[in-house]
Amino acid sequence: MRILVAGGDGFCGWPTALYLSSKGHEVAIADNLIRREWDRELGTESLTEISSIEDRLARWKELSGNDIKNYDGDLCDADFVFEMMDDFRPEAFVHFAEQRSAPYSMIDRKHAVFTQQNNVVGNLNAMYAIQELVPECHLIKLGTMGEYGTPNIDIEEGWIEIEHKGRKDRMLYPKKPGSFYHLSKVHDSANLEFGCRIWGMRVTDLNQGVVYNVETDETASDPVLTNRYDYDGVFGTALNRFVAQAASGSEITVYGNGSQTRGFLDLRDTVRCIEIAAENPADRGEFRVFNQFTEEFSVLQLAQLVEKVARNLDLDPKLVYLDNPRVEQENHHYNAANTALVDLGLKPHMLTEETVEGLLSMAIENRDRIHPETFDPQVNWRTARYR
Ligand code: NAD
Ligand code: USQ
Repeated sequence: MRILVAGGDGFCGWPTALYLSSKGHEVAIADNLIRREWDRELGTESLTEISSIEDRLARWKELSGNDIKNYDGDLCDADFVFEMMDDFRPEAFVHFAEQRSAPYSMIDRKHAVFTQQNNVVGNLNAMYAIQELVPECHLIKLGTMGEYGTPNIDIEEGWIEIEHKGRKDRMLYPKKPGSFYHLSKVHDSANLEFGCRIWGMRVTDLNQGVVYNVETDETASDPVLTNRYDYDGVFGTALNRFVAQAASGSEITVYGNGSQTRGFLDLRDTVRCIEIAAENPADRGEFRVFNQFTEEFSVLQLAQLVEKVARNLDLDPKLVYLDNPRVEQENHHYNAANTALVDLGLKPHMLTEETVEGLLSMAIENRDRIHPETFDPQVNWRTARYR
């Protein structure tokens, strides 16, 4: 299958591109490398040393014999998207290429506006180009479990049957997102569902949970193929961030009482979920939603797991509870459906102490690349800054 992976230089996109290529698909990537610029803006860098995209692709060609074509450009540039889609004519378009950090979107007005423009406009450009040039193409869009927030009812996979005043309908599941980033994903989902209704698009919206781990078989096969690993206060996510904190002797920062519960998955399952979605396309006119996570954990459970494994490695981790810089619920109900991907063949990698130990060893090896000053939460949800 011809698969275009947008965001193919990123944490999820790079391993996905290699995995799909290793499975015999004809793969291309699109990326404007803006994620590397955000590192410079924030004074941080990937914990792992990552090669340039040119070196990555050249080494993959040497090792696998497979070409991955590179489209270097911005999804918000309409001409770029149109020309790329016309040139590659994908059968599946995997869309990872968005600004994905909740704290980044909450820095100030400028970052909120940028996030929503980048994400919503890029997605709309992709929708229009697909519809005009390759209407059979299956758009596989990365959404997020955070679109739902933490409602006091069970979370379904995208849709819910509602009975109101004696009448029933199947509606998009109500959304209660927790940042301007998460809101951008809600806007994308609404635009995509509309595209399915008016044009008969094929769309799978993957509401992904927080991803942990760093390498897949392919990225681990050569140092030049190494994947990125974010740990800082803006882009670092719960488990991976706690690992870097423990490895560098910094405090493991639990926000609030740590009872916030989320869905999580191993990066090795992310790449497999994309393959499953591509091999089982949505029907024409179908807006299909899968909840892409394998296990639920509270933040405190993850912090305590990292603390325990770090002690076994003779580290001396310290867990601290910080005033929560975010506005989010604690001690809430959380029970989300996630059977669709398993029904289609996903065999999840469950979180084990071995996985955490592997991450800790990697983080210890790269300890000199950690900038501990970037661990502190610098963005507060309660402050609205115009500039
Ligand atoms: P990432 O920031 O590592 O990768 C995103 C890539 O997209 C980057 O390489 C960036 O340069 C590129 N990009 C961003 N805007 C672009 C644009 N306008 N044009 C071209 N390229 C652009 O993020 P990630 O962690 O790989 O996440 C990928 C997707 O998965 C995101 O949409 C994110 O919302 C979603 N997701 C991620 C997680 C997670 O835990 N990492 C969890 C749930 C959902
Ligand atoms: N948290 C801490 N301590 C920290 C960092 C985070 O307690 O040092 C808490 C947060 O308050 C939050 C939870 O951990 O309750 C998760 O935060 P996170 O930074 O790991 O993840 P989040 O901001 O939700 O975003 C990440 C990705 C995003 C993706 C989302 C999936 O950056 O792209 O959409 O996970 S989900 O959470 O399901 O929406």
